[in-house]
Amino acid sequence: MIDEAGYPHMSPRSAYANSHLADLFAELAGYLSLESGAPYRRLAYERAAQVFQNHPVSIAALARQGSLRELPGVGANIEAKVLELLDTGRITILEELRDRYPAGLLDIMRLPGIGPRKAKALWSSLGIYDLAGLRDACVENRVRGLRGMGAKTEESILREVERADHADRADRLLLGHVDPSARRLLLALRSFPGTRQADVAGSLRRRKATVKDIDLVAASAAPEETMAAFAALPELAEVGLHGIAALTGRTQGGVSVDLRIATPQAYGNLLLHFTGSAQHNVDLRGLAKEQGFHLSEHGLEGQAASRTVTHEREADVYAALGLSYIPPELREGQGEIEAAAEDRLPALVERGHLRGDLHVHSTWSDGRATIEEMAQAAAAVGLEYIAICDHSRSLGVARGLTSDRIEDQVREIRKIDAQVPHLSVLAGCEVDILADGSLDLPDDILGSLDFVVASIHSGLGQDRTRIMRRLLGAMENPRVAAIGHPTGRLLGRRAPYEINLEALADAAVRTGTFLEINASYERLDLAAPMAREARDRGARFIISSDAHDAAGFALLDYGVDEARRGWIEARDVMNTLPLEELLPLLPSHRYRNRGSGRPVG
Ligand code: DGT
Ligand code: CA
Ligand code: ZN
Repeated sequence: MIDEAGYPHMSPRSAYANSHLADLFAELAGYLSLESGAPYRRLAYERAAQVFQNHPVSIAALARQGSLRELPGVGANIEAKVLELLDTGRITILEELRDRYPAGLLDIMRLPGIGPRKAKALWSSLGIYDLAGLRDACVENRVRGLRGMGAKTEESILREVERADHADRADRLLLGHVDPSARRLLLALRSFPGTRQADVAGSLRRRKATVKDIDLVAASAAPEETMAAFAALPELAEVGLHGIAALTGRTQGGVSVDLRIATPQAYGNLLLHFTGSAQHNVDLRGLAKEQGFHLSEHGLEGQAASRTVTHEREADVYAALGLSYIPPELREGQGEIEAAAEDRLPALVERGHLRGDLHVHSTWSDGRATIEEMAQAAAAVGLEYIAICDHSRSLGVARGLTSDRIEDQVREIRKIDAQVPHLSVLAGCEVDILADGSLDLPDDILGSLDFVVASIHSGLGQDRTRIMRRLLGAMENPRVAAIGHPTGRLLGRRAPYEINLEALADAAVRTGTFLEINASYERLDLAAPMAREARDRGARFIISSDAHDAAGFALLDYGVDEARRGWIEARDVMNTLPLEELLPLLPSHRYRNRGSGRPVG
């Protein structure tokens, strides 16, 4: 399997990686949404695309074996299309749809607020078939005047077109999308008989919100065998070997993989080097040089003795340079080496510190699990309290709650709170901060709740001054406990709206409002550098899952990762407090006007 000359060779395992099949079915679903009728088929194709994208072994191989229909949501129709593709290189219906519609219509359709119907109208009445054409039409004010589209719609479409251009989509992948595959590969790598140690490295180990690839390192007593065993994993769709110590490949999901192997004696050196960041490595090498060493992935070379010392453990490399161990999340060349030299690294928050989750949804708005199911799931992962914070009325797409519905929901929450052991269920709400700065629910309703998180979901295109007026206004309302996802970013899809971070942090301190670090891996908002700056100005945080189903509590890990990248400690995070210590800090301590329920702090 190893190329004798040491040249890399890529060996494609099958004609189609899962990621490619997923793309084709997503495209098929996209075109079908432009057709009238056929909603079930479209949903089935969307579902199949997702299942294919995330499946760890080759879909093409499964189809050949005749076992494709064992996958969830894959029926005879989808199986037939996969087999047609494998046999003929094409899917007839997809070819027909490609002939019928311009491809750019799919991009237009995916803009927030457009959808298939408007995309089709733009195409049939104005002949617009791609994003560039849409931009021109907006600039020339040709879109206003179309049925249901005024000057304001036109402005917001133009902004979305530009956002789509600027969004940080540049080939970077979401941590949360790559993580499951990386974990599986790591487990497999650790299971080989020759493997002594193995870890994820690179930006994935530093827990960056977006990553380029999966970096892995291993220490092996038998590197060639370890390489060969790894190269044979079914999760890899392509593999190229580079000598005996390095491999590059691509997963079934389409993600690049790099594996490096070291001797067990030099494992710490390789892990440190391959974890990076590049800037951290540069800074470390500079420090080593000052001390008369040359630092590399092979070890520490003393300039005088010209002997290379290797280290099994990463911590020993740091120690040899006079540094305390630096957690990977801090290795960004942002002052961590100085802090380690002076032994004043922060005691970073950990998942185990979190006792509660103060922003979770339920079927009362756009969640997919009932309050009771959410409560059971929270208790099962060891949380002591949760706040059910469903959307408020204006968020129609999320079936937001009116005042009446909130009152019903509070009664329901009190009932469930009394039923579920070992968990307190707080009555909360994620209230919309409307475009004019007002809150989406009246004060008496907000004042009756245990926990109110206020968020912006509309008017995202406003300038910084207006956005800040809205955020500050919400913080000044004494019933608001926290600001949700404070910059509104959606990674790879929507740029953050512009905020004045200093003003936000200072107002948070002044009003006692917490800032959320939203753990959804599409958000991770506040982002680490902003969280760090806000912390330095005295702001306090909550790390929230924003879970929409029972599995959503697992997202808390990503929020903790992002907080750690922001140098945040447990004492900065209010949902690390036991409930009885948290309650007195909340506005509801002052504003509660409900007659029954748990006694207050
Ligand atoms: P990514 O993949 O863009 O999300 O970020 P990284 O940090 O994972 O970058 P990657 O995968 O290119 O390399 C992994 C680590 O290996 C990187 O953090 C530091 C080390 N490394 C790789 N290439 C270089 C290099 O040219 N110079 C230095 N100083 N370090 C490198
Ligand atoms: Ca990487
Ligand atoms: Zn929200």
